[in-house]
Amino acid sequence: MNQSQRRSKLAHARLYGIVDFGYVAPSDVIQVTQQLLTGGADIIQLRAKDAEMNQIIEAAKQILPLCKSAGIPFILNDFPELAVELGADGVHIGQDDGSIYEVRSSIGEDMLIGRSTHSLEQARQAMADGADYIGFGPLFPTPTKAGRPAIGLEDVATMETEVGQYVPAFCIGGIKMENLTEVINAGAKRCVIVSKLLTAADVTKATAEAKHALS
Ligand code: TZP
Ligand code: MG
Repeated sequence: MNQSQRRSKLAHARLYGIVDFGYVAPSDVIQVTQQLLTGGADIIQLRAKDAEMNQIIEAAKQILPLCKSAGIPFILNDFPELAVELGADGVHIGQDDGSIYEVRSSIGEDMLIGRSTHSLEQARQAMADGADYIGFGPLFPTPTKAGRPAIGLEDVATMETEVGQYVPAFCIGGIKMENLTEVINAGAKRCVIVSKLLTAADVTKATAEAKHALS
């Protein structure tokens, strides 16, 4: 996928799925990725906090060809240099992972950079710094990022107006089918859902339902 294909996929993306090692065993990576893709996830990220580097590389090498044949961008959480080496479509970085400028300098113009933001101010800043997309949250408390305070729904509409209409913004954190309508009514256009897709009895079906609600 070249730069303009990546940007165009991102511009149309509604549902962002994450293969998170907190929920997915290394032996299930291929199956779960395929289920997320079949269900209609528009972007796939590998998030492997505290995993060994060789496990991260192995999982990324399993996910990449699946994303390639589905025409879906593959984003690696952290490790910009590794993302380049592997041929990922982009890298996702948190507030404490250095400046977007530094990451851009090291990975070049072609790859996507996503930035986690936890407030309206951080969302504005990420846009000013040249992020290709942002995550915005956690909206609700979540076991996936325990200890990170929820920011609620009150800034979602302003964030969409000021940032999201220029830089794709994915609301994240504690989102599930039961609150997705509330999140959309608050102004969200795009979402990341992690645990509620990965722990669903039928991952493909849960993904398809969330995608339908966001479409
Ligand atoms: N960043 C903010 S909240 C979050 C991340 C990675 C976790 C989202 O996971 P879940 O399980 O959908 O709440
Ligand atoms: Mg990080």
